[in-house]
Amino acid sequence: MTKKLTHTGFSRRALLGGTAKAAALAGVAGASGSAGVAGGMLMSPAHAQSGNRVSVAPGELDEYYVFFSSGQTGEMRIMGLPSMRELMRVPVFNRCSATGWGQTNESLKILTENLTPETRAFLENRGGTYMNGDLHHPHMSFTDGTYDGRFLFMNDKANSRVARVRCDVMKCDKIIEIPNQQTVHGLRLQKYPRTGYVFANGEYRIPIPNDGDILGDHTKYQCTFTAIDGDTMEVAWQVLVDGNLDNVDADYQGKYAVATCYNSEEGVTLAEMTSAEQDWVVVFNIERIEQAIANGDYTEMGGVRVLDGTNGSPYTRYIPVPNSPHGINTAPDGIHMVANGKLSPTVTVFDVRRFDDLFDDAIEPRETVVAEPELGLGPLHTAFDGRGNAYTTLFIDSQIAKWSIEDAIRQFNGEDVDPIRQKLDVHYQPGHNHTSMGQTKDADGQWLLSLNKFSKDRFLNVGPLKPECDQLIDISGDEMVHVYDGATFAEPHDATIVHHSVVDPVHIWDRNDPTWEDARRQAEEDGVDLDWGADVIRDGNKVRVYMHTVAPMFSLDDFTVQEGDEVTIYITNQDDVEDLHHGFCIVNYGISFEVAPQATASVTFTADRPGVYWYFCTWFCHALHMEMSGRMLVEPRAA
Ligand code: K7E
Ligand code: CUA
Repeated sequence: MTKKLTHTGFSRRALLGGTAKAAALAGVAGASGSAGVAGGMLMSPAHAQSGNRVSVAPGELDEYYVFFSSGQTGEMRIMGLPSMRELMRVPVFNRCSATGWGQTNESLKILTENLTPETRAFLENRGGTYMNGDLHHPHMSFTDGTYDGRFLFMNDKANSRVARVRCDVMKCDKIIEIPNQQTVHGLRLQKYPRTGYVFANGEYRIPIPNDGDILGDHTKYQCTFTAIDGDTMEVAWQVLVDGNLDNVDADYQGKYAVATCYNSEEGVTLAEMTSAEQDWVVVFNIERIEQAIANGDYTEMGGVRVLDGTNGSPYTRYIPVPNSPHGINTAPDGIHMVANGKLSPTVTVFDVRRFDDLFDDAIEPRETVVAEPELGLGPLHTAFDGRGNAYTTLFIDSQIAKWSIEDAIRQFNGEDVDPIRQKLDVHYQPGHNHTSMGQTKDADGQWLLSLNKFSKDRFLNVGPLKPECDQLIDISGDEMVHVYDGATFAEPHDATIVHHSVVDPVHIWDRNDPTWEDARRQAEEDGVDLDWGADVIRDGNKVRVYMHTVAPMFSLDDFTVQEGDEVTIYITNQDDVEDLHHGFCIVNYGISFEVAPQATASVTFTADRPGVYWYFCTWFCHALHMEMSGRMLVEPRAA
């Protein structure tokens, strides 16, 4: 009934050889086997040249990774650019049926270990973790102003969390809840000298602490700006601000972070929030904040060191801009930052070099503004090509405006020049847009992605709920040329386009990976071999089942537990062949998860249904994949 697979009549090598042959027969041999031509490519003569740039032939690889948010779906997605093929989904704030994210012990640890005590208590009888999330802003870690391929960081607007994804395995390894704020909306990273800080905006004003003492009296609400240490994933400090915080970006000098505020009115209704003619951006002085923290000039709130950065404090400066700005984007020239007007048809351009004088009170806040071109209706976000041009999404006009930063400055200084180079229709209502490597000093001016909120007539009708429409635009020439429409499910707000040379994930897990360190410790305590387990350990009413897999077999054909036992099953995938995943599903027990090559994954549940329950492998791994199964026998409790 139990067997150590290498010690049976099968040799491991023979099994793997069989696997390769069977896989080839079944047509599942290589990762590239399913590569297809890019659909939706435009082939009109005017676009032919750009259109050809989108074509990635079968078996060929894309030049860029795109790390995509998925909004209220809660996961991160990886796309290839220019083909726009979806390559992978990485579960983060969501519950994933395929991978078992939100069910395996390894994922539950990440999802629950850094919740606030209040949230932990709240979730105790709700499965211990949130089942939803709203992932807006995925950004790659920086070293010296450009991507370094270590981590991706992202926010959860729905449940006020920040997550980190390891780029070596493309799995989430840390999630923290941010105390003293409701939502994390804007999230950007320190670009220099490295990440460093992850800046995370609280969008809504709330009472702190939010324990019911203050309710309706919104004059007592507060708003916080958070810096997280990207290495330890702990909150480094928070700063209280006036108004609220929408989006944020950092400079290329490591001195300032700048956030937009659309609710300087501190209102709680739409009418109140939009009543003033002006709102502001708030500039945070990193060095002064660090100094104050080091000097102990902080208040401790919810276990976090908090500074008062309201107007007049040494840590912040408030620069008025037209009503309700949204995105804030630093240009790759390292000098300019652009706040996008949203309710104003303008964008406001700051010269970051003037922030030094601003903090020395040598100039007035508005003297940091060097341009304020009028671009069209509903400017939300701006991207850059590294050649001095900026590309701003116009939500209401459904257009991208391409404009010259230099000409906008000349116009602001009274010269009669039009900074606008071109306007391109997009379909429809764009939010974020992105250029290849455009959020780094290495912006390469090849591609622009417009993430459009409405798709209406662009695709075959799929019912009342429509996909979003993400459009690819070739910006390598003088004119923007629209080359591709891609439908995506709810709701990619944001994306980060990274040249493939920066990212180098592994093909199989390292057996020493810390992800399953708890399993390793438990196996040691139980005196079993986690790598080659075929053991059932009883410990009171707790049962621990250790299995390994070598295609197409589990090391246990069956195991027996008693009704009411708390069962933990550890599965180690001993195949060390690229792309040879297994999965483990127990029928009618609601259990299912993936086990990639050389990984261990585990699940804990109560065996509260007596009877025979088959378990099977969920990932097509071998010609005998269907036979890769076994039985859990649950003995009824003695009456
Ligand atoms: Cu503009 Cu949440 Cu980045 Cu959406 S935010 S668009
Ligand atoms: Cu193992 Cu399918």
